[in-house]
Amino acid sequence: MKCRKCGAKAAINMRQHKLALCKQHYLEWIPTQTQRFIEEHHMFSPEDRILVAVSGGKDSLALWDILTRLGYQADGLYIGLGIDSGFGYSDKSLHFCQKYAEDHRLSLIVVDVKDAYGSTIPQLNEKTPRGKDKPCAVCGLSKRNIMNRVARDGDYDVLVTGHNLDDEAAVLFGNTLNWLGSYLLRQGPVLEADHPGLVRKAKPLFRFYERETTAYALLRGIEYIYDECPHAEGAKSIYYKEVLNQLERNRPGTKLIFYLNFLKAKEGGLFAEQAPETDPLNTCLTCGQPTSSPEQCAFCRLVERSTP
Ligand code: Q46
Ligand code: ZN
Ligand code: ZN
Repeated sequence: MKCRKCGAKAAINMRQHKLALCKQHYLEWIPTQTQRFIEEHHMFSPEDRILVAVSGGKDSLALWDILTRLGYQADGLYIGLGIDSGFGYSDKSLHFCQKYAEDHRLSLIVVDVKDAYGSTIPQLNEKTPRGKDKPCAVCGLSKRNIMNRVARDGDYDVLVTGHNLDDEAAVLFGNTLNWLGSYLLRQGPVLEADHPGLVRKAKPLFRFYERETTAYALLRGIEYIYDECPHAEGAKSIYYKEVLNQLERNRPGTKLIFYLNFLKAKEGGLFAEQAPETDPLNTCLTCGQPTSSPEQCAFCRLVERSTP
């Protein structure tokens, strides 16, 4: 297989795009495409201050790399979840974020959940009625609250995450199986800040397959944590990804068409009528972030419950 641009040996063949590229042209293609998606979806502009949520994994570090190469001002945010699981998952992931930041002279904000709130994510989870289950619900709730707070307090214009097409298609698949109208309405590459205290969110890698972001990180020589979070095993999202991969194997491009046609349908107003009326949001008395609860948001209640 040869590179379409220069005829050299291809480093990657993307069947869904009918495009093969050598290392050099692939490393140019990914940022150029990302810039196109940023502009097409009005994600942010060069004057904006961007906060990139980094986990130490390939996608978020690749995103930080691409944005800084494109000339954007992007700081990193790492949230220390306190997940050890016998191999120091959180410590390892922090190491890769710090190494990337140091090597590229970028600033990294670190919020350690235990230092900031007195308990790790697994400890916060133990205090919930479903404390024996995986900590993913507590983890997601905590990350959303912390990411938004740090972005708001730091006056960032936008918070970006490294979600790729496989992630987005899996979420879409789950939302569609259950016809979750309000979730479908809110899913997309950009989430507007529609309430005071909320920061705009964007996913610049949403159109790249996971194998494309992995190839970018590897070819660029980015060092990242190979291990998944130990709690990811058995998650529904992984099962949905496997199902979509099966469809993709037989018909390359299925995931992309599924997701892009969803965006088109949404623009056309397809899900608007299915979304139930939502109550106006209140402001949490503790952290000042939007919440549907009358006084304290779910995260602040969780932290309070865990404080001795
Ligand atoms: S939610 Fe669950 Fe992830 Fe948190 S506990 Fe790990 S697997 S990191 S995206
Ligand atoms: Zn080439
Ligand atoms: Zn709160």
